[in-house]
Amino acid sequence: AREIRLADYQAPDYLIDTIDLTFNLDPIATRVSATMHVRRNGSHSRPLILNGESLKLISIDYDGEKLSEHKFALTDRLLTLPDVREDFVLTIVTEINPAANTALEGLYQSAGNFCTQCEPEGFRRITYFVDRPDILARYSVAIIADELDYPVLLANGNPVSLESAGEGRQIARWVDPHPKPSYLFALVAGKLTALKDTFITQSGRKIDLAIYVEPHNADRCAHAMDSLKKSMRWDEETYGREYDLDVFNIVAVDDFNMGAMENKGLNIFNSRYILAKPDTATDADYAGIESVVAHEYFHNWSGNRVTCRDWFQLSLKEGFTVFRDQEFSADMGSRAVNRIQDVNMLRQIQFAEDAGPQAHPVQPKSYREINNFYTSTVYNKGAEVVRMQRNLLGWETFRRGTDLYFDRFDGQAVTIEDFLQCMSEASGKDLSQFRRWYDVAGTPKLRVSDARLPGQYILKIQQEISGSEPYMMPLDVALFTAEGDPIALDGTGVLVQTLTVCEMHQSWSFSVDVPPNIRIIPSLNRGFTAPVEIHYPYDQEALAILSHADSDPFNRWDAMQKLWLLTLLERIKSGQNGPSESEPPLPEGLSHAFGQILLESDQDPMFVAECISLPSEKYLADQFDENIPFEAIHRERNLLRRQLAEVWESTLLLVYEKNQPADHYRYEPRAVGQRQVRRLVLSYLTTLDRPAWLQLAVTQFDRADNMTESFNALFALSVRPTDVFERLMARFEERWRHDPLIMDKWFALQAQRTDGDALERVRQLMGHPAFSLKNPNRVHALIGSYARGNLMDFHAPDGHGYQWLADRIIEIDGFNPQLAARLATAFNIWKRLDPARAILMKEALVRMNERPACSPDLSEITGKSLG
Ligand code: HT7
Ligand code: ZN
Repeated sequence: AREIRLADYQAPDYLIDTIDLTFNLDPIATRVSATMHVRRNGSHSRPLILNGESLKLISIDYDGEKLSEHKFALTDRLLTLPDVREDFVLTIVTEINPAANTALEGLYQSAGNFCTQCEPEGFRRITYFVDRPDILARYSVAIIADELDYPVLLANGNPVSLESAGEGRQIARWVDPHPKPSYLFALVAGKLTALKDTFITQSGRKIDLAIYVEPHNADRCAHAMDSLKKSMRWDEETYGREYDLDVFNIVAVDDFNMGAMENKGLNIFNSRYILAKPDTATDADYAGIESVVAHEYFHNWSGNRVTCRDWFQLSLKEGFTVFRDQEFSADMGSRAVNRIQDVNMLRQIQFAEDAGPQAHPVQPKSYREINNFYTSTVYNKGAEVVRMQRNLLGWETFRRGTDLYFDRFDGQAVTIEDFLQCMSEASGKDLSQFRRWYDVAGTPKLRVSDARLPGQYILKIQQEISGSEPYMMPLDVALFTAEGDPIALDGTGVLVQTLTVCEMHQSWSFSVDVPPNIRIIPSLNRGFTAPVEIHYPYDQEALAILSHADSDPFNRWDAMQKLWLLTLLERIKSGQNGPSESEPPLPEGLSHAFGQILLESDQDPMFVAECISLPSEKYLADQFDENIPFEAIHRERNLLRRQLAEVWESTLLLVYEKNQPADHYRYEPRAVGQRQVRRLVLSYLTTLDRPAWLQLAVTQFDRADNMTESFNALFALSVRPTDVFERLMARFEERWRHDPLIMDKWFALQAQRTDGDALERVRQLMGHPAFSLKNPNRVHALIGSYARGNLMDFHAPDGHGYQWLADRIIEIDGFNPQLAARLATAFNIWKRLDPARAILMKEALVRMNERPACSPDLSEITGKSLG
């Protein structure tokens, strides 16, 4: 595929003001008639070029007359009308085959129902159109379908009518008054039931809300509905944004490439982000639903009312909306724990992406396949970049900036530059240096050192970045004594300062009233105000103090993480060539910090759970630029866990017992924290060779009335191969085998087990009745969990994991290129492997890349990976 470049952006040659669509639905031959008012944009004589893919053209009418074949040119991707008037009406009839649409873009079928996915370029698989986000049109839609098979007919906007169309068919009409880009178009038709509710907006309008699901899932929508109403209220209270249609509909479908889609007034969701009740969904599922429902709802303003000029502006809507949904979740639960989880994710996924072959700026400068740019960089780093603006400006000024942005650009397709301009106007600040965050790939590093002078503490910061232009960022800092007391800065009562870091080398001097013999420990980048790596020579003692005494919970957690890393990396490095003869002693500082934190489980169990979570194997692997020692990472991580469990066994048991949640399941922060700390504690205890702790897990499984507690028991037992684990897995399967969404948890656990048989098991499970290669959730659960969550087996020295994954990706690429491309990012790591593994992984990459039939999606990923 040709490279598309931001620098080549040109305003559209033609604008489309209205489009009336009529769908005559049929699984294999759906007729789509599209009538558009087209108008030339500016003065030129260029042709009208419409996008279209996998369409059968039936007819074209031009101002009411059939257009003869010599008046247009048709290729497999474009329809060109060389000679058109200043403005005119075009009616195009196409035929499409939704049942054959396995790529899940455009109009397709899921569980026999019809649904659409148009972002980013799916609308061109429905009809010929100028399929780019800066074409904003008013849509009206008529859907004609068999009334028994498809009783529910939905589209964007407000409903107008539902009538009989004769011969057992019905016709539904919908009108969306808000001009929108084609990527926000949506249609759903099927046998669905709805959970209905209402919402009264701040100005007193009544909105009808509905969540449509397959009838057997009717009792699993309450949490999503609750999340929707909370989101609607939050956006009014926090950003002053009110909903703008009479109805808001959500539909859950099983076959979906991503999490969900913010189509105007008709959000379509992957069912995993809607369906939940206590016995089928875990706390993590509940949290995911709350945040994705909010995310899609918030797009109604950040994305829909104000949209993107082109796909290079993707982070304008995604980064901003992730920031909004993260702040919403923080307000609904524990702000500190949410921040810890968001940063943990950013470090594990986005930092790795930014350091690998797919690295790109938050605003990419070119792409071949835009689907490959729905990345953690665009979403999560993009959110951090918006958060930094909030931190630099302060909330009130930032809010004035967002008001200006929404007011000024309502109904328009705009750029990241426009957003920054609003922030700049609202604050009077020059943000031109800040723009670098959008333009340059890679995680900046700050090298921090300090010095003491009488009554002074000096902090020096050096930006270690590629290129010579420094970044601008807010950096919150505080100082603590070795006793853990906060130090007042500059003779005031102020304990925390936000530094604006904006030069390559910068230093700050604080006057402090601390005797020279008392050590000062800096707490840097508190709350992770800047998405950077900080290099400061912390030792065990300093980290142990911060992990206990820092007043910023994020930095307490971070100090714990750094403590784990210090010990683990040292052990991994010295154990790279095999385990040492005798076990290394458990470092006193680490053990003490662990024990101290355990004692806090009464106050904030969720925070304790985060603090006692070891860094993942993946994160440990990311610390190595070459020759990643997978075996040593796995072994040393498990050993440290067992050593801690041995020392703190009785305290762990106490924490487990004290955090028994109330008798019935409720999704509320304290109970979630209690279940989470029990999960962690149980997985420490089960590393010990004691039947009593295995029994503890079995009892938890047996007594649980909710999925969180029963699955956590399974998870804890999965650490070691035992008969009892096998028995419980069999019981779980027996109970849930008819519910694929729940079986995903079981598939993932099966794929992640490190008993030496993982690949063989995964191979066999592909034949399980609940598995389907066509369903992205199943593929991520089984194949994705194997490739990303079982580093030991996937990276087996004989390369069996690489060969097998490449074969599956090739197979999947034949029917769902987006899915294949996502899976292929598991190969990004190859240059950091030891030479023997690197050769094997490279061979697998070359094999995928060199197939003539390789999709543009996949070949962009494999091509960049091979570099
Ligand atoms: N804006 C939505 C993106 C999306 C998507 C992109 C590519 C292929 C399929 C997709 N489904 C949804 C999701 C969001 O960020 O809200
Ligand atoms: Zn989004």
